[in-house]
Amino acid sequence: MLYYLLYALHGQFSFFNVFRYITLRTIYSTLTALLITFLLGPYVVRLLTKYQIGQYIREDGPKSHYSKEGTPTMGGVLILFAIVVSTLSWADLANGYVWLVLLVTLCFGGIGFLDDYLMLIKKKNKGLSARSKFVLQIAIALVPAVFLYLNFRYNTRLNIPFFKTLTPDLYWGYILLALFIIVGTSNAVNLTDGLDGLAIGPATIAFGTFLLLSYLSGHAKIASYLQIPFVPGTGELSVFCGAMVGAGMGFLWFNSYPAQVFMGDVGSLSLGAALGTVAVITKNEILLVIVGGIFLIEALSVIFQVGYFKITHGKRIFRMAPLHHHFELKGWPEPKIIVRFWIIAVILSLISLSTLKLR
Ligand code: 57M
Repeated sequence: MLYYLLYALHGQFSFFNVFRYITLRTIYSTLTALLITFLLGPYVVRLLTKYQIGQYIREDGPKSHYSKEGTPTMGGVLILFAIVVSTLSWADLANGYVWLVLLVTLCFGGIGFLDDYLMLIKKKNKGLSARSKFVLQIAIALVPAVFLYLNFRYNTRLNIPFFKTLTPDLYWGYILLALFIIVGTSNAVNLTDGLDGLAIGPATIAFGTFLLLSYLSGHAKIASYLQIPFVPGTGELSVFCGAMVGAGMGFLWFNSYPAQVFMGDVGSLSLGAALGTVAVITKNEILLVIVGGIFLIEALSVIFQVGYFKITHGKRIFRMAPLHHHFELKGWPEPKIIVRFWIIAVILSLISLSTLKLR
């Protein structure tokens, strides 16, 4: 909305022309979300503490987590508020992709909210059943998947990094792929969210990477130069990704070790779904494997651990899954695990950006 108000003034003052540019609006969107989380953070933490919206800790987990009992949770509400206000302020609201991503983010946030709320009223670390959570996730993810498939401007070809000329057309199979990516990423981020700042750090880095990728794929000349798919309109998603980066950094201020607040499922499920949806819309379905590599590794550690546990009737690959628990039980201090995961996330982001020039 601010975009419309400020740009409307360009007739009288040519200076206001600058608000036409996505780059400038992305910067302001990042700063707006950062400011909102900074300013409201202390108030939200106080409010969550006052109403005793605190975390219940599993008894079967690493003992170091017992002291975290009662840490305020559902801080994801603050992230969602910041990104919605910031995106609505700075993005071009005539752009359908912006609304699509906001819709998916808020609906997945709704599932997470329900899950967190049920945990609170049941007073244990168990909210919605895995089955109902999954059904709701699929139902919501169907909206962007079908919308994109039916959108005549959108192509259903798969873009494979390093092989720019190999672009198999998936036809209706693209709907299944989009569902898999959106729901899978949402759950992978949720699994990662088990140490202070462990999910929000790599998520912020991933959104920073997609900020750039969205801009590039929405720019006809650059896309053609880099030989990446040109998807008209995706440039505006940079404004959304900027809001995510700002809100992520602002939230990390409070979630960094030792955390004053956890994001809860309302944060982790929505952030993951948003990441998956941006990857699908910008046609970086496969590149997401690298950009969101931390989330993939965490999810795979669970899949392998559970599979091996079943096949061998009780043997384990890791001391505990997801992977961060393995390192905790090996005796690594929590901040060391977190910062090392962030470093890996930066490396993965750089590798993913390097694919733009490699074929
Ligand atoms: C939820 N939630 C955190 C917080 C956060 C299939 C199975 C592997 C599923 C997995 C699971 O349920 N994962 C998803 C993870 C929880 O955090 C809350 O949940 C929100 C995110 N959804 O925002 O509200 C705890 O994580 C810690 N935390 C922090 N700092 C943060 O900033 O310290 C979170 C955020 C918090 C807090 O302690 O309470 C969680 O871990 O519960 N299940 C597991 O991860 C379980 N693993 C397991 O059973 N592994 C088995 C196998 C065979 C799969 C094995 O390896 O033997 C365990 N989780 C825990 N303890 N905590 C096991 C033991």
